[in-house]
Amino acid sequence: MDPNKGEWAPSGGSQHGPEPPTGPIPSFPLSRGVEDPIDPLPLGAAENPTLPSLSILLPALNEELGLAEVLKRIPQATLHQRGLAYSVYLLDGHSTDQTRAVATRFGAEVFVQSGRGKGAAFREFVPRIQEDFALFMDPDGTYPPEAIPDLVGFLGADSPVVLGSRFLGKIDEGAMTATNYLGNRLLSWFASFLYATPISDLCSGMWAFVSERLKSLGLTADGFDLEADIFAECALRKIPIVQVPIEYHQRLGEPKLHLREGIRIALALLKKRLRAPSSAPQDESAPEARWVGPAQS
Ligand SMILES: Nc1nc2c(ncn2[C@@H]2O[C@H](COP(=O)(O)OP(=O)(O)O)[C@@H](O)[C@H]2O)c(=O)[nH]1
Ligand SMILES: [Mg+2]
Repeated sequence: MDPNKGEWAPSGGSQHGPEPPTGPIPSFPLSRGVEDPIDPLPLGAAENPTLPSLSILLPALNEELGLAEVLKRIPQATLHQRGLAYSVYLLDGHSTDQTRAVATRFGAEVFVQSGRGKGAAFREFVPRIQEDFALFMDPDGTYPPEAIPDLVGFLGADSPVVLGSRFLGKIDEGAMTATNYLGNRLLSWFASFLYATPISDLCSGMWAFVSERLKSLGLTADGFDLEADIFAECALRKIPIVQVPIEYHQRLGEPKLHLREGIRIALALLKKRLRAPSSAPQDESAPEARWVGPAQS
């Protein structure tokens, strides 16, 4: 890939190839070569098989607006400069809008989950990850694709999990309602207390992992308790989480999370904590639990 090409442009747009395909939308896996014969490696994947590789996972249910924005803003040149080969996967929750078509148009792979729920989609896809690193972010326009290289840059043997923290970063005015702000804060405090492990932003929708360590977690969440589940597994196994400040912007499209989800998340945390001794064997190879990253102001 040409690093001077700039940030990622749509592979199916007028500048880079034919108009986006119409008609029935195929499901995973898509063949890139057939999709876009002009630029068979639009996402930087496998250009150099010796480079460390990154899987960018975008769970979405009817996110045609946000997804297009996120795909446009993935910092292709920076990832290339940092020596990362990457692939982008839409984890689709049976969207009824143009979400899958948008992904295809931008050259992302489309995976359609078999069941329902964000957690279920993620858990179904995790065993299929072939890349060294994996990053997931909600593609609703709230999380910054520009932060991907920095988050992944923190990954290593001693720091296999990285969290993009909105509360250590900057939340745009109007991006989070007062209720959501309070709910997010309360859930983070509750989780920190329950698991005796500090977490500044339990429900952040942007996390990065060393893939092998992600696969070793005993995740059980089906819905919006996914992030709480990831945190609980890490805390119980004493896997350190590096928290990195990120920005949080106003959402594009309709939110799917409702207030009652907060209760569900709190209950999921409690359930996992009570079942802890048998269900979550400690990772003996893991270093002492520690909290790396910028100090909370
Ligand atoms: N694959 C999949 N993604 C989902 C599902 N439900 C929600 N999502 C996605 O999960 C992400 C978080 O949901 P969102 O409504 O933004 O929640 P909030 O931002 O926390 O209020 C978004 O990208 C949604 O499109 C689902 O059933 N399956
Ligand atoms: Mg959201």
